Amino acid sequence: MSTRRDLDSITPLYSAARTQLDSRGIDLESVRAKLNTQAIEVPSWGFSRGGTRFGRYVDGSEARNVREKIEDAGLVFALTGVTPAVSLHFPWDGSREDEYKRIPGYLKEAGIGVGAINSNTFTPRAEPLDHRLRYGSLTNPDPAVRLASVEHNLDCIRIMRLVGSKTLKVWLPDGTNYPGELSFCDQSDYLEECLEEIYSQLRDDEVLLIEYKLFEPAFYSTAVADWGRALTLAQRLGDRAKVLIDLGHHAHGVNVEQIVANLARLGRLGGFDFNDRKSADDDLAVSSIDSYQIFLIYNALVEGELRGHLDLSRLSFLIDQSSHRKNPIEEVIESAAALQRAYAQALVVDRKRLADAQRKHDLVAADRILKQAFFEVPVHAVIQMNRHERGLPLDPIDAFREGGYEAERRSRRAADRPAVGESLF
Ligand code: AFD
Ligand code: MN
Repeated sequence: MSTRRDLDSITPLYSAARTQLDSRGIDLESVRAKLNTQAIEVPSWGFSRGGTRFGRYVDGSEARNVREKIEDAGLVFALTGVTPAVSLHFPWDGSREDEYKRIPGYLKEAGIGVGAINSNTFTPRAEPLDHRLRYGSLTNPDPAVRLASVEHNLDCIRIMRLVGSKTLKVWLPDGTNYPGELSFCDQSDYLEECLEEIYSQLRDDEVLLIEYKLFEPAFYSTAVADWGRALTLAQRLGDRAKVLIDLGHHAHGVNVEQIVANLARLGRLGGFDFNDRKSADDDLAVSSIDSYQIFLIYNALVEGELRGHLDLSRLSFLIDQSSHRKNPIEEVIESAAALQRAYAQALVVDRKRLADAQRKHDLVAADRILKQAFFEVPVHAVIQMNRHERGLPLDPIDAFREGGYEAERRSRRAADRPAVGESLF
């Protein structure tokens, strides 16, 4: 896949990386081996066109149904080698038994596996999950809505087993818009009772990821608003209930890497929904706004693994983004590549010198050590050498563009609109 010219451009940078790492006693081969184990889940919903309440601008190249989303996810894996699974979302990716049953075939066709299954109690559907969802799902004062919302999650557990997933991911839109709308005591009683029922149906090799979010769609209170509430729920439910951290779900200024370290120490870190944001929960491409935070998160993960607090291979690393303006496939590739870079940067931190600087209160030395890993080691050459040796394109975006994949999809998908099973999102 790579040409002699490409390799000639990498080799000097790769040698410079080796020289720097040798001088710090960091083994380049083990860094490369770890990078080759990195596995990220891409979001099925990231391949259709995202939108806001102001509009959604479809141009005909996007995936329109679960088969096309999985096809696109398969292309990202073929081009990057780091995204072997797709996370699915119901009912966006299907709402009938016959649709669920076709998914294993689509996954096989695409050469990828399945990651977490996302339940969705925010999209209105048949009663009682119709307009009544306005007042919540698992925390709705109407027991019929709570029961149906639990049932939906139990359906997602059935889908997990049908498609080969071991992970149920629950993000709740539940909350209130006004003081007095719902007692916070009732909100928590309902929530805990419903989650206990859902958790009780999971098998010993299945996990529940509880995702928190500060606000939206509710504006006055959110049932699972922060890591503390998600943690207390997980601790109440059992060992296979963990917390999922979505980067866009915090107030500005919150130290996410500290949350990562603390949840890992407690054995309750389940994984991530990676994205980036400037304002709120913007679901922008990873590292498009703040690259340093992603590095510091991976720095906390690498330290957590070295201290025995976590096993990276057992966490769920999802991308959770929504493509409003870019080509969705390109935007997912950008995010996958950004997560590779962040992990590589965290792996080349000189931890011996960092620990020494910390013991001596040498804050400048500690900062320089992190910045050397972030700015100075040419980790992209290390990543590209791995890609070369695995027969992958050195630059997956270039490969996507040179492969004509977008034009091919646009002509094929625009031609037969409306698609069967047009996705809601
Ligand atoms: C929305 C929510 C949350 C969830 C995602 C998939 O804010 O991030 O993980 O949808 O359901 O972005
Ligand atoms: Mn999320």
